[in-house]
Amino acid sequence: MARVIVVKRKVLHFISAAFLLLAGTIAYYSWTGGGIEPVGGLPEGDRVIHMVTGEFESTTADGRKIEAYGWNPGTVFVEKDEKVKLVLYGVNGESHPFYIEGTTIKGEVRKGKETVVPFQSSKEGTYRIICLTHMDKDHSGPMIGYIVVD
Ligand SMILES: [Cu+2]
Repeated sequence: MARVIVVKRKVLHFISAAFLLLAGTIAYYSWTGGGIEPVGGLPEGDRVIHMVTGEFESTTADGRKIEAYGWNPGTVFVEKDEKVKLVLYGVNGESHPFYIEGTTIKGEVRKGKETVVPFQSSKEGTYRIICLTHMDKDHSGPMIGYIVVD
């Protein structure tokens, strides 16, 4: 009889522990929303890479205003043969006509607008996205971004 009580108590402890483990797991997943998906959820279709047009401004010691436009982020990474969509959003600067070196891709990013560029390359390397208005420091540049394919 005493042995049956001990066994029943062990079973009860096991059931309690299993219940607590299950409750803890459910609580964890409801607090974290699952906790295992990357931020933004799993991608559907081509991966989207966002870049914006930005601007740096400063004044030199002799009172001269200087500025430079740039892509932000300035460098993005793409796998070889991966299809991506570059979504280029114009924030600073009215217009940025651009081309991507080594490709036939060209376009323009305008303030307040998104320009979507499909990009895919079977050749590894660094592809520069170059703004034609802001080519060098004398034209508020160089506004050059880097697409690294590897
Ligand atoms: Cu530009």
